[in-house]
Formats: sequence, structure tokens, C-alpha cells
Amino acid sequence: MLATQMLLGVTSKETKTDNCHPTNFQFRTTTGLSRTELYMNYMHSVADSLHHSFFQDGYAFLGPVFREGELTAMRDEEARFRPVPRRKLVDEPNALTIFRSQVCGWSSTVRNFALTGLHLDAVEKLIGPDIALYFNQFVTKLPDGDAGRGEFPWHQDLGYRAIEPMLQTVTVWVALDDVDEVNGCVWVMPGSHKHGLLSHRTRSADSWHLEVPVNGSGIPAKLRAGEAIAFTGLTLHRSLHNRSLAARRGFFIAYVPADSYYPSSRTFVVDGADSWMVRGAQSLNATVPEVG
Ligand SMILES: O=C(O)CCC(=O)C(=O)O
Repeated sequence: MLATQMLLGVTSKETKTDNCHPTNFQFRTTTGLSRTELYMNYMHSVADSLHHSFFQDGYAFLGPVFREGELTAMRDEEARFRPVPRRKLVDEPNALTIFRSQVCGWSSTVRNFALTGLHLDAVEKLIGPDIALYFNQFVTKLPDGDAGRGEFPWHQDLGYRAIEPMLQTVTVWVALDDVDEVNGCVWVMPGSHKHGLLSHRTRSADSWHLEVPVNGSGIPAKLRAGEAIAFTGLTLHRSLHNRSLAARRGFFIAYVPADSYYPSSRTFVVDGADSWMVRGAQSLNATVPEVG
């Protein structure tokens, strides 16, 4: 029996593939624990600082994630897309934050980074070998001046649309500029992922932003250009106004295990029009569990 199997209380008969990572949907247990509990046990059992930080705090700094030339190439793509919304994306009037979403479908540079970037080994450590990508976007905060309109309020990414299994969803936020409290870096709330999916409310009638009321300011994810932070889809995060004189550019990518699904539609995430397989494969006999 493998050491991890012992930790998780499974027998080799029950894990025919010997893959007892809890993201394996074939995984069965004699413990009666839920998949989330199994995953938490697994995370506790792995004495790796990446796991520890991600599991305990809900986020982990990944360090530099670009190969030579990739930062420049990604900045060039951000500049190319910034004036040109694709598909139906229309910026709000006077918006100070520009979102260019699902760029993988339009740019081989962006796609290559999202599907083969250096950050993916860390993602694999966190969610297992079978990885799908379902969302990617440039987020560019223009200088806010005194307008006070550039805030992205506290939210969980899964608050926009839930995905199961929730704790294994990973967002990787990559800085294309040095980012800090002055130019509107992302802030994360340590431990917030442990409270499950929280109730989100619409911020105001003229905004699509959702928000969760939060006490406390969290931790600023200060990054150098080319560095990244990873956080769970349940980790509360936000960004404040850009009070510098230059644009603050970032690239956001959301990954899930390949068998993940949307409970709302009972469809697999990989079946989405903008989803991509990144590593490994979906299980041939994966199923979306019945409701209730
Ligand atoms: O880049 C930012 O300022 C925040 C983006 C974000 O939190 C999101 O898209 O969910």
C-alpha cells in the first residue's frame, strides 16, 4: 500500500489505478470521508511549503513564471488586445479597468503560456496531473486619479459560478508590471477559503461586480513583473484603485482538475467553449454526480 493510500485510508484493491490522489474521480475510500475532507487530509499530509501555504492560507507565491522573452511577448499581446474588445465584451462607460477575457482562443502567445508556462508544475502539485483551463483574461487597471472607480471588490472566483470540487480550483494571477498597494495589486484574505462558498451580492445596479462584505484588509500580493500568486477559487481577494501614473497590467488564469463540473448546469468544465485541456486527460468514465 502506498504511503498516501495509508494516510487516506484506502486499500489498493479499491484504487485499481494506484492513483490515490483525491482529485482522481475513480478514487474510492473506506473512510466515509467526503472528497473535500480527503483532499484536506492529503494537503495536511504533504510537507511541502507550496502545499502548506496554499492549503493553510489559501494562496501561495509562485515566484517568476516566464521563460526568456515571454514577459515582453505577453505585454505586447496585452497592448494589441487593449483597444479591441473581442466577441461581445464591451467595457462599461468610463471604466478604469479593462478586461480582455478568453484570450487563449485569439492568441497563440497567450495560449502557449497558459498551456505550457513554468507555473504549471506548481499547479499540478496542487490539483493533480489532469488539468483543464476554463478562464483567462488580461486585467489592466488604468491610472485612477481621484475617480475612485478602479476597485474590484472582495469576492471568491467561484462566487461568479461555482465549480466542484471547489477546493481544487486554482487561479494564477501573473504580474505584467511590478505591483503593490500604490498601483492596485491583488489583495488576498488568508484562511478565507476555509469558510466555503460565501454569499455574494451585486455591488450596484450599474456594475457586474459581485462582492462579499469583509472585515479587515488582507495581505497585498506585492509582485515583481513576471511573478505570480496562486490562490484557490474560494479565497477572498480584491484589488484597489491604481494610484500610480501608469497602467497596472496583469494576466489571470483559472485551472481545475479535468473532471470538474458546474453544479448549476451539471456540465463538465472541459466541455465549455473556452476551456482547454492543459495536461493529462479527463477520465473516460467521469460522471457529474446526481443532485441531492
Ligand atoms: O486583476 C485584478 O485587479 C483582480 C482581478 C480579479 O480578481 C478577478 O478577475 O477575479
